[in-house]
Amino acid sequence: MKNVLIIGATGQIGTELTMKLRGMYPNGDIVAGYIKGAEPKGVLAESGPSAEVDITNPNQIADAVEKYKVDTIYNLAALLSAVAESRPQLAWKIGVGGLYNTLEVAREKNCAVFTPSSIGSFGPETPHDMTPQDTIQRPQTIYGVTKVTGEMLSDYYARRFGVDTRSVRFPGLISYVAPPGGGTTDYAVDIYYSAIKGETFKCPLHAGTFMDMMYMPDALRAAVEIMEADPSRLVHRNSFNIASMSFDPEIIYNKIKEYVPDFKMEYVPDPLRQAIADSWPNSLDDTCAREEWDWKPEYDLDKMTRDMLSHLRVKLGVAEAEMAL
Ligand code: AKB
Repeated sequence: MKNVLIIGATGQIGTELTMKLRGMYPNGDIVAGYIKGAEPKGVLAESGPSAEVDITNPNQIADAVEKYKVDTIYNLAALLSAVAESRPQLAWKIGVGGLYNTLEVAREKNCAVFTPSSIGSFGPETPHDMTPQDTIQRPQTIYGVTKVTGEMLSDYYARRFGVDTRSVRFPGLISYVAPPGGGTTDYAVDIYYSAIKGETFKCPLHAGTFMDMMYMPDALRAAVEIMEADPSRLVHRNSFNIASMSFDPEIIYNKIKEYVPDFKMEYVPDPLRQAIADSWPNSLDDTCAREEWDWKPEYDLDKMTRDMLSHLRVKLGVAEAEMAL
């Protein structure tokens, strides 16, 4: 990787991935691709090039690839699971139409492509505990349908045209930098904000709803390491199960309470998010990622919680004495 285009660079993952890649490849062009209305700001705008790249517009992708001699594309454009249910046609247009546009440019201009899949690519018939790498994928959400289609289309472009496509199935991602938006796992980010602000957290999912989650530094490392992996070791491509922790609302709440003893939570279920979460796995088996490219997470729930709380305290300007970290 030297010259990289990040499509969706101002989103939850893109904001941090762009900065990480700029730090790792100071001699390359790491291009922040954005859509109108979501232009890069601050350090993201100042630390490197950016280009308007709407994934539904193949010419904009091709122009940025040409201008910056891009060799690798990170395709991070998507509507997350809950919001996608209210706009399924747009979710397909971005998730599948946008991926097709990206793969076609990659085929013509010889780029590698990373497109994240998700725990949302699984469905109710999938084994829920320690979900295997290769298993039944019959998701019931449009988000999941676009993710399974994306996995298959990416594998097709690798097999048929030799495009170097690679991917991981992200769990819910937790970060203090850019907020997620419209996902089923967003509660696991929101709960930290409530704890720091001294608010009672209204949890949209029932106790006992387990899902895989991951701290953003591990997710970013996975996105880089899979693209740098030795291709001769890869049996799989699109897409690898990766995992670091699985918890339900009670477990994360009690963990935060260890550091914010007065923190309160109440359950205010959201039927849509609950139905989606119930159809997803409780935990993934990431043996293949560990064996094929040495994947290993660094953060567990306790380490992530301490880091999240101390960064959010600074971000939200809450005095240190008010918290027992
Ligand atoms: C969502 O909740 O939609 C995403 C995901 C697990 O892919 N965070």
